[in-house]
Amino acid sequence: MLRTVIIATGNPAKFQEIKDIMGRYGIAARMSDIKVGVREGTLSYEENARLKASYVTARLGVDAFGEDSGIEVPALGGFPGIISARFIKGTDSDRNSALLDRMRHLGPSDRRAVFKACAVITFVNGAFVSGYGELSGRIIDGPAGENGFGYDPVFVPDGQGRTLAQMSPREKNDMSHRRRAVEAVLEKYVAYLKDGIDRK
Ligand code: ITT
Repeated sequence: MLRTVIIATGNPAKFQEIKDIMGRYGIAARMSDIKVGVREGTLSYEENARLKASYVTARLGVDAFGEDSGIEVPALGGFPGIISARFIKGTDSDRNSALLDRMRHLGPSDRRAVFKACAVITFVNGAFVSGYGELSGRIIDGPAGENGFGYDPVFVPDGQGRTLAQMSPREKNDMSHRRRAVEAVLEKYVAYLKDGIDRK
């Protein structure tokens, strides 16, 4: 493995996906031992991802990775978006029900949705790199599937006949917003490291 990166997340399912994706690039991922004590804002995914990563970098003095993501329904003005994890208290299943409730009156063409993710790696010297990814699809009428987490049971990606929760972790990681964001940030991370090595 080229390097170990500390992942600033409190979500074990998200961590596992990031670890699997990073493994494909020869980078080892380790979940942060400290609780990421940041208050997420409502401005941008990148800002929140950077807050999470820089918290760990500041506390532990290491490069750290943070990711912020959400699902947006254009027919609901982009809701729940950046507040996807917390627009109501409760479980993932409670939030799925609440989202389906708000979409009950919408016709098929208004059920479009997009998962978005921004990944950031912060460096001890204050620099950072970021990458962005999205996955388009639609919200179905009721949950299906047991895999994944969050909104996976109600989301069918474009060109697919199954929800993300009905897919294997590998199938999801082949197409997900997270995969794209992690790939994009790692490309910049590896270039940044190489640049540092070249200059030595
Ligand atoms: P952190 O500790 O990393 O912040 P979190 O679960 O709170 O973990 P976010 O703040 O980034 O993560 O919130 C992301 C929200 O979007 C959360 O409700 C997820 O369930 C949902 N979400 C993001 N990516 C998803 C995916 O791949 N599948 C299903 N739901 C997803």
